[in-house]
Amino acid sequence: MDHVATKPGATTATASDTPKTAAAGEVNRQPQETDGFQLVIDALKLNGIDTIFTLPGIPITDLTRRSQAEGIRVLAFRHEQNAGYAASIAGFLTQKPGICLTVSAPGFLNGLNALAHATVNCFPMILISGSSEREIVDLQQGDYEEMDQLAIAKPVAKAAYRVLHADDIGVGIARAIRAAVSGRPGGVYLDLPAKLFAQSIDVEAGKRTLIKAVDPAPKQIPAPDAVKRALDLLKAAKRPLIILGKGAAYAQADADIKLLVEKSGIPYLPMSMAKGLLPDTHEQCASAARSFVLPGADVVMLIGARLNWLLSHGKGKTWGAKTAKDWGGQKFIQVDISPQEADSNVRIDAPVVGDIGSCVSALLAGMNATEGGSWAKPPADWLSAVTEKKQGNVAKMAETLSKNPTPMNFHSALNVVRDIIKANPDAILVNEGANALDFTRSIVDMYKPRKRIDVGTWGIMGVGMGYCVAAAVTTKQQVIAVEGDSAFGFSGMEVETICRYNLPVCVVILNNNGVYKGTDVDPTGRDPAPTVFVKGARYEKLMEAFGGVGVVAATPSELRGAMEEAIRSKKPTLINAVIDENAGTESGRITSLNPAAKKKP
Ligand SMILES: Cc1ncc(C[n+]2csc(CCOP(=O)(O)OP(=O)(O)O)c2C)c(N)n1
Ligand SMILES: [Mg+2]
Repeated sequence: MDHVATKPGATTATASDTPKTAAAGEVNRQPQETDGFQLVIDALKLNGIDTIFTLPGIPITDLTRRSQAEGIRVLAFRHEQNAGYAASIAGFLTQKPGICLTVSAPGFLNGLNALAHATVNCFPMILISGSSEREIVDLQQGDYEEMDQLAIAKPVAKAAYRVLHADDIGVGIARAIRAAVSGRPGGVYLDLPAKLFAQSIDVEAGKRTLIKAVDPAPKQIPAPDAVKRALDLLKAAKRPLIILGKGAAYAQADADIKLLVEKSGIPYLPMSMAKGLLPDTHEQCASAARSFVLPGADVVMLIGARLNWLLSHGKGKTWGAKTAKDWGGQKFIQVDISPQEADSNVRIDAPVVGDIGSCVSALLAGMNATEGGSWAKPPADWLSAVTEKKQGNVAKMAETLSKNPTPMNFHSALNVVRDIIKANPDAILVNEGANALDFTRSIVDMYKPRKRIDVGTWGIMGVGMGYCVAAAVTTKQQVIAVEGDSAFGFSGMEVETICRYNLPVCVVILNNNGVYKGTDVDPTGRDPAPTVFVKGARYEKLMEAFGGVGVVAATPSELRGAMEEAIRSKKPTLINAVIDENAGTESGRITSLNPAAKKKP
């Protein structure tokens, strides 16, 4: 095989750079040859990849064009970070790796945040970046966009590979796919040097190098004794609790998860992106009694949820312990695909390792076999205590939601969103911000699985518009994004992308003029405070600039009308919901993590 190549887009090509397909005297052979571009496309298509999130440039411009010509949906963004977040959430929603394709060094770095996000959140994603000439990069001779991308990607990726020869493209793509979706999913980096794309290779030989990954995410069946240990613990519990994480939502084992929860009769808490696995209005849902059930439970079964900071590491006051370091004394069952997850923070008494679908069905089978299938519900005093606490909190929330202050606050605006989601349970809700996130999570009920997508494990800002594009394209459903005004700013330019592809996305900005609040002032009087923005900013005009619909909503009824119209028309819409700039709190619900200066300026 001949690895003659050129750098696509290069302005100076020498004879030795010319691709073989164009060489004199080779005309007859042309139809029998393929190239690196084509093999990448063929390998992706062979593995069922139908969408690419990208931003073109050297050396991948032709790859984006030719992918589109070959029927792959190619969605071009205004910034790679947003293409990356789109790819990451497409992975979560579809169980297929989301593909983000970028140019070298700066484009690659812009995509890297999303790659890390995918790895941390266990979303299958592949960041494919073009890169500069290896020989020059490795000698640091100063190539165009020179960077050792593979080395830089490694620490934030689940796996990272580089393909140097066209006849290795098949292996490279198959390995990347397998690494992204198997076991605990994650972000994978695939480095494709510019030279690779123009390498020519015989068509038939090329075909033989392609690999369709067989069973890339194999089931992992839990050990029977692990299942029995877990059920024995659960059966003996006096105050059991189930916690559903986004791993449970990812698994697409919705019917069995619902069966397990209902058969057990155990109160459950959904983590943010597990909301809707069972409707939030389910009688066993204990979200409204979270601060009662966490310290109160004696046995907790985690299903696809990690005991990370979002669950206070399984210890401390949240769990009823005296100090932040103490354990609350709960016993834990942890159902997780990763055998390394158990004991990461506190002792796991019954780890059940396997894919969530297989584990849940094994647990169900075990419950059916126990006591002739009549699994005893938890003690009535625990259930009634949870219900009582829940009802009290729900009533308090209803009272707050019914108020109609001027200007609007988070509650009165989100009361509208809550109704709209109830009436449109198939809509995907994208959510980011601080107060805009926390209030939405607690106020807006979800009714179906994988309908809520948000900032994830890191509480990352910037996912918003990328998520909107991916959700609209992969699910074909209406998308509603509830965005803090700061959060929106990270990806705001993608409203052009939303308009360009004419996607059914309704963005609601809860605009309180700043990060957390809009009221801070610079004590010296020189500049605006670091947390505040232009007061009364007209974000809706951004959507209008690209042909979408922009609306200012100063009251709940204006917000309701605008949202209903957006859903009816399916037009890209941005609603600037004007919120009281005093309404938020510092860091939303996680004020305690903010190391506040002892002496405020
Ligand atoms: C990438 C990134 N940068 C910064 C932050 C810190 N941060 C957390 S929430 C937030 C914005 C909160 O303001 P806004 O979105 O307007 O929500 P509000 O609380 O005002 O409703 C910021 C900047 C972050 N989480 N992620
Ligand atoms: Mg704000």
